[in-house]
Amino acid sequence: MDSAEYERKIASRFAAFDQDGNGFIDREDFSGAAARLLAEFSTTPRCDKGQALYSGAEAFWQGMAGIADVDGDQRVSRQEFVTGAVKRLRDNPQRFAEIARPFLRAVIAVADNDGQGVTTGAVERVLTVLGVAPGLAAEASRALDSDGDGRIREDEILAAFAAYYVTPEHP
Ligand SMILES: [Ca+2]
Ligand SMILES: [Ca+2]
Ligand SMILES: [Ca+2]
Repeated sequence: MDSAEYERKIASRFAAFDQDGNGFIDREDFSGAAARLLAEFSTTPRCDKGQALYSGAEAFWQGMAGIADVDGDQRVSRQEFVTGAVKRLRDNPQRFAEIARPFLRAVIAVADNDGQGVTTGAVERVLTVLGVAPGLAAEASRALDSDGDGRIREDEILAAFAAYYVTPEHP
C-alpha cells in the first residue's frame, strides 16, 4: 500500500466515526448515530433496546476517548485518531472488538425485528444510516453473510467491523 492509499483509508475511517462531519470524533457522533438508528427501526429511546443502544454508544465513545483522546478535551482530532486509535487498534484488534461490542450487540437487537438474526436487508439499512454509500452498504451486507442464509451473526459483524477499522501497516 502506498502513502496516498494509506491516507485515504485513514480519512475514510475517521469520516465514518465523525458522523456529523465537524472534524472531530466526539460523544455527539455516537449518541447521534444511536438516535438515527432508533428512528430508522421505529424504536423508542425509552424501551430496553433503546436504552441499551444509548448506553452501548456511550461505552463505545468512552472506549474511543480512552485510547485516543490524548489531550483530554473530550474529542478526538484527526491527529489523535491517527497516532492514538489507529496504532493501538492495530496493535490490539481484540480491544477494539471489546469497546465496540455493547454498541454492536444493541444495534443488532434493534435491527433484528423477529429475533431470528439480523437480515442482510436490515444490516444494509444500518450501514446506510451510519453514512455508508447505498451501493457499498448492499455489497458489504452481502459479504457479511458468508454462508448465504440471509442472516448475519453477531460474531460475523464483530469480525468484519474490527477488520475494517484496523488499519494495515503503514508503508
Ligand atoms: Ca463529529
Ligand atoms: Ca482530544
Ligand atoms: Ca449467514
